[in-house]
Amino acid sequence: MKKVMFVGRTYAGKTTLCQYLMGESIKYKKTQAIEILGKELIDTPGEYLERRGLYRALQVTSAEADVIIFVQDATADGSMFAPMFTSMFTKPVIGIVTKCDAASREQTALAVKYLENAGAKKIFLTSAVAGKGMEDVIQYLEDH
Ligand SMILES: Nc1nc2c(ncn2[C@@H]2O[C@H](COP(=O)(O)OP(=O)(O)O)[C@@H](O)[C@H]2O)c(=O)[nH]1
Ligand SMILES: [Mg+2]
Repeated sequence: MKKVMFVGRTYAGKTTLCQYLMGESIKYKKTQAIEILGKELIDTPGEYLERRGLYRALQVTSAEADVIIFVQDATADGSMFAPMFTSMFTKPVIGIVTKCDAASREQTALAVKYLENAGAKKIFLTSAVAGKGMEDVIQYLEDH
């Protein structure tokens, strides 16, 4: 599996995604996957995205990653991702919409729009709580 870095505002669901991916991979890959996967997931603090002065920290950290994941909470008002925020990075960026279980169809569509505007080339709709959409994410990370 690729080494991934999660970027998103505080409360977006980044840590929950990490926990879910680690749990899933125990099921998918068995034993040793925990340790390996534990080293493959880079969870970043929301402040890195919320404060412009910390963008540089995200860029530096992204050197460690193969894929960057922009995380957008479907239930959140607005987005912290500037248009074409992906251009800050030299790695492929995909988007994950979280909390689809708790969002309306309109909210989810808006979250997709935010991620598209940010420049994410592939977007996954998920709910870690309902366990939805995560297989596709795992598949993508294994294939790319
Ligand atoms: N309803 C719902 N809540 C979620 C989901 N994912 C995360 N949460 C909740 O959102 C809150 C913030 O999640 P967390 O992973 O800590 O966000 P982080 O700050 O981005 O790391 C927690 O209370 C989670 O339980 C989801 O798919 N659905
Ligand atoms: Mg967190």
